[in-house]
Amino acid sequence: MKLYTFFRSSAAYRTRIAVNLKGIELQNVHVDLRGPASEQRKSGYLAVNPQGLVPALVVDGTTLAQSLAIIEYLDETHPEPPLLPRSPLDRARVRALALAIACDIHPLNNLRVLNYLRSPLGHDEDAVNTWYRHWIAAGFEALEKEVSGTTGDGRHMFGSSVTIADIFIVPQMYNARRFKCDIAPYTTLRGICSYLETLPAFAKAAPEAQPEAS
Ligand SMILES: N[C@@H](CCC(=O)N[C@@H](CS)C(=O)NCC(=O)O)C(=O)O
Repeated sequence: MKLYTFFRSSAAYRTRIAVNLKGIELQNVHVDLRGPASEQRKSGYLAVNPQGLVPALVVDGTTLAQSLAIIEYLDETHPEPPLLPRSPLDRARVRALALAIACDIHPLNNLRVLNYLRSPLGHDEDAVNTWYRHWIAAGFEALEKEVSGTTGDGRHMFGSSVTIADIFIVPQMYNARRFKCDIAPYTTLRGICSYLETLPAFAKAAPEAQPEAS
């Protein structure tokens, strides 16, 4: 399998965590999202993933896009350790936590959205950062409330073992810190991330741990 990844991409970071948790060996292919390279928009990468986003996982010549689909595929093909609880109700609750990040926070703050605010819309860096921080605050405020009722031990988003929800919160918290968002109010989320970041599968997936980070 080949994983198309970029060290700073939080969606790729999610996928790297899942790959590490499962102990899967694969080939990483670096896609440089930074301008002027913007390799995600070039024909070579668009031939792999027409969505022009990372990550993409190529399995026997078939491309899987979308980190949640990739992670669920890996979970189904490598069942240990399971990344979703057993009961349908709990599985839906964990997916809802992950999707609150994947659908309601991350897309608003993605690179192409921030770039569009800059040009052609003409917003300066202060306005772009205000936008970014607003959507983090809106999303984290809701998650903080929700997770205080779903965490089992203050170390996991749901229950007391690693699930997909944990895989999604850590990269989003990383980005919140990177964009200097005020994360002080989210004590439960911060406690969960501080613990998870110490786990080898999470630490090895961190942006600064990637060989191309420099
Ligand atoms: N919903 C997608 C999001 C993928 C995504 O937006 N990836 C970002 C990096 S985190 C990207 O490739 N951005 C390139 C761009 O905005 O041009 C997923 O979960 O895989």
